[in-house]
Amino acid sequence: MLSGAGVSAESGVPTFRGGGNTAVWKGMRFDVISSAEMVERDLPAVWEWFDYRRNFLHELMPNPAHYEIARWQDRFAEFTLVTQNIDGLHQKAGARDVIELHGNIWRARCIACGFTHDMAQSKRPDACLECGDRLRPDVVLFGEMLPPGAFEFAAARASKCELCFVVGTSALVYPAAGLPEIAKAAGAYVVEVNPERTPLSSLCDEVLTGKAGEVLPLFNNENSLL
Ligand code: BV8
Repeated sequence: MLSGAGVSAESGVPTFRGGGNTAVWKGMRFDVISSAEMVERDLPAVWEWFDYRRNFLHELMPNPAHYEIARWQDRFAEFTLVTQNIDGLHQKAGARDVIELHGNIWRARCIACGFTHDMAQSKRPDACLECGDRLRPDVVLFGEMLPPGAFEFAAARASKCELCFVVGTSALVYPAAGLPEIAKAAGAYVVEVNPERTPLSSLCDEVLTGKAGEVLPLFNNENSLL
């Protein structure tokens, strides 16, 4: 399964609508404020944006989509959950071994030594507690490579899965959006769950038009299709 912001929409997490080119912060486009180049140019501004989102996310809880997805890991011989979301709500709903392609908003990483600091329980340290250098959000920003091995592992699983679910993503940001294409090319049955069509819809064997929090729980009963 590949999930995107749409899975967290019913938890109150705003979606990005259209991947990168919408103004989200102080008139700045998403793929500008969330870019490697902005970390170079104005790290305090980047932290202001992520601090705002972290405080916003703090109160939010998983929704029925997250809980149903967490149940699937015990339902299939092999279940791989790959997310573009940095909100940690899949894990909060009980999902294990979540592949976070774009990192996690609850972690800060040292720009120099790479040491990561957990901010779920504590406030953001002013500097790296290991080497004293500057910290940055431990997320993948536009123009940055994904965490080493994360995409390769996800692609390997996608290339040998029998069933691929694509839930709540506009499928505009790469390389994440390439994963369902890999699954399809390898012969998987691809199902999309989204209230709207996406560039992936035509590739899918089945499109379930609706909200993830309403559609996915339909699979949670004895006589469900799965
Ligand atoms: C990289 C963390 C190598 C930060 C994020 C190939 C072609 C074109 C461009 C590129 C390409 N390869 C690389 C690029 C550049 C770029 C890219 O893809 N740009 C886009 C804008 C075209 N990619 C990168 O930069 C990636 N790195 O390629 O490195 C490299 C390095 C140097 C130079 C070249 C290559 C890194 C991308 C990761 C960026 N970080 N997030 C942060 O959060 O601030 S991306 C972020 O945006 C999310 O993680 C997610 O990936 C994306 C948002 O998309 P969605 O999650 O799908 O959300 P969206 O709002 O768009 O859509 C929501 C959907 O849900 C909608 O369809 C809606 O209908 C639906 N929905 C709504 N409600 C519900 C619902 N569905 C179900 N239920 C509901 N209730």
